[in-house]
This record gives sequence, structure tokens and C-alpha cells, in this order.
Amino acid sequence: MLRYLTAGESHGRGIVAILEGMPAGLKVDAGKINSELKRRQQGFGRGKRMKIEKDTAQMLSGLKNNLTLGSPIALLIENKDFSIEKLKKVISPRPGHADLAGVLKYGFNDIREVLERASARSTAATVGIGAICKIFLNEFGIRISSKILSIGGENTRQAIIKKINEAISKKDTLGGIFEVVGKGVPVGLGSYVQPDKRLDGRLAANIMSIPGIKAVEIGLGLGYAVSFGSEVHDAIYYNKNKRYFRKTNNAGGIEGGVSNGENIILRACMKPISTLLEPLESVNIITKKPSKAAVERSDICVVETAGVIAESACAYVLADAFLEKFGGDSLVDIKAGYRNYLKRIS
Ligand code: EPS
Repeated sequence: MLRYLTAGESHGRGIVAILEGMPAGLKVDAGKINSELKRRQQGFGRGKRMKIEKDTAQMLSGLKNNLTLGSPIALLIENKDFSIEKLKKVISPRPGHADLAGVLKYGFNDIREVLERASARSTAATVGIGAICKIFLNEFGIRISSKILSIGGENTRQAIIKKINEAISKKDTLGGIFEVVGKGVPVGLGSYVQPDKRLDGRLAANIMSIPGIKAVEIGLGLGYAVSFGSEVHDAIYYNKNKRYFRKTNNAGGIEGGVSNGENIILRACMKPISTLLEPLESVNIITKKPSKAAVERSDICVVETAGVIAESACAYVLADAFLEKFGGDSLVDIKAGYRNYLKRIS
């Protein structure tokens, strides 16, 4: 139903995204897109680049008078730092980054040719697209949020800040775990009829595609492995308002690859940023001699940012699944279909 493509290098002219499949008649407030882009740039532990860039989206197509036309929506986020042609050659791959695999795969002798596109700067495009998907989902009362659960093993704000300060002073980096919650998601998004229609699979794939993410769990996730079935499956009840409900939500709002009407809950682990100011051992790709890994300007900790990007990835998947279920070319038709569906299942 929905699809998107991104383009752009970290220090190229800008980051571009094209989203296709949004129905006509959706009011898109550019301020909402820009506030999401701003959220992506924030968080304790971000690096110097975020002081240079003030990400804002220029809407190039797909809108007239702030209303979607049903045609592809293209947006551009210009880079203030577009020094790509002048930047130094990089010859010592950073462990953890795409550097080594990238030069070998594409046949480059300068890691710069890899890292410019592999950079997480491209996630500005994901967030721009996600913001439009959030605006769409909000029309149906669906809201997505995220929060940090832990950073470097610490889980209180004070201890987290202390740990990040420790990483800064040690010239090191930190990862952590964040949680994303989707509220107001109706029962019936996704399907069990084909593996690629399963909502949990689609969410996990899109979250795992965010640079630096190494694990995703839905609901109780890995916790399921240590319990009896009777302890973890969410018993079903029915109330006077003619609604099925659960007292627990270990399933994270998805059963059989289909949303079950409870909140969608997922957690993901972001690894520590791989550019280290005190670099690890590596190898010079020209001489093959030992050489410390390259040092590029980077961040110390971006777990909060990863949460914002994951919200966008979820918004994209939920909007896609929503359009698959209630699809139509215009928002009015989708709303009518959605009302009918709610009536039928009540
Ligand atoms: C990022 C921009 C990048 C990095 C970071 C994320 O800018 P620069 O390379 O100029 O500092 O700060 O990218 C990475 C962590 C990475 O590994 O590539 C951004 O816009 O979020």
C-alpha cells in the first residue's frame, strides 16, 4: 500500500525521501514534520553535527494547500554541512560500522565512499516520512510514543546522565534499550495468511533496519522463554461496553501476526555508536598493516534519538497495514470504511 525510498549522503547536498500511497485529502502540517525532525536531533549525548544542522523539510510534491493529492510526496532536508567533496580519505575501517564490509562489497579504496551513505543521517528521511504517517494515523486516534528504558545498563535519569558523562570523559560511546508504544491501534491490522503480512514481522524488519539496532522484542519478548504458557498468555474477557479486553498485555498487542486491539509494545536495543574517539585496533586497507580505526565526528549516545526514529518506523508500518485493511484513494473513503468496520466488530 505504502512505499518509500530515501536518498542522500551525510555530507552531500541533502536527504531526500519519496512516499507513495498516502490517500488524498490529508492535511499535512509542515510544522508537525519539522517538530519531529527536531526531536530526532535532540537527546543527551549527541555530537557536534547536531549543532550545525537545523533539519527542516521542504515539501517538493504531493501537496496543494497543505492537502495531500494522492500523488507521491517528495521531501528534501538540506544539509548545511555538504563538504563531501573536500573530506579526507578514510583508510582504517571502524569496527562496528559498515566501513570494511562496504569497501569490500563495492570495491572502493576509500571508506568515505561507504560511510557517507551508511551514516545514520539518512534517518532524517525516515523521520520525515514517519511524521506524515503519524499525521495520517492521528486521524484515527492512533498515537505512537517512545521512551528510554536503559542506557549502558543504567535505568534512572540521574544514573544515565552520569554514565553518558563517563563515556564522554573516557572518549567512549554507549547504547541502550528503548520502548515504543502504539495506542489506539484497532484489532485486525496485519494478517496470518502469509508470512510477509504479519504485523510483528513487518515491525521488527523496519526497526532492525534502523542503523545500530541489534535486537527487537515484542511484548514480553525474550521473557516468554522462561515461563509456563499459563503464566504469560493474556486471558480474554468481555465487558458491558461490548468490548473484548485483557488484564495483561504480554503479547504486546499482536497475536497471530494481527493487532488485537491492545497497545502495541516493542523494545529494541541500540548498540554503542561505532566511531570511538579512542579508536580500536583495525587494519589500513591500502597497506594491510595494523592501524587504529578512523575517527570521524560522531555522537556519544543516541538511544533517545533511536526511539524517535523507531516511532517513525512503526508509524510507517501501522499506516501501511491500516491502508491495506481500509484502503482507499481518499481519506473520506477510508474514514467511511473504518466506521463500518468498527460498527461490525462492536
Ligand atoms: C547524524 C549525522 C552524522 C553523525 C551521526 C548521525 O553526522 P557527522 O558524521 O557529520 O557527525 O553525527 O552518524 C553516525 C552516528 C554514523 O555512525 O554515521 C545524524 O544526522 O543523525
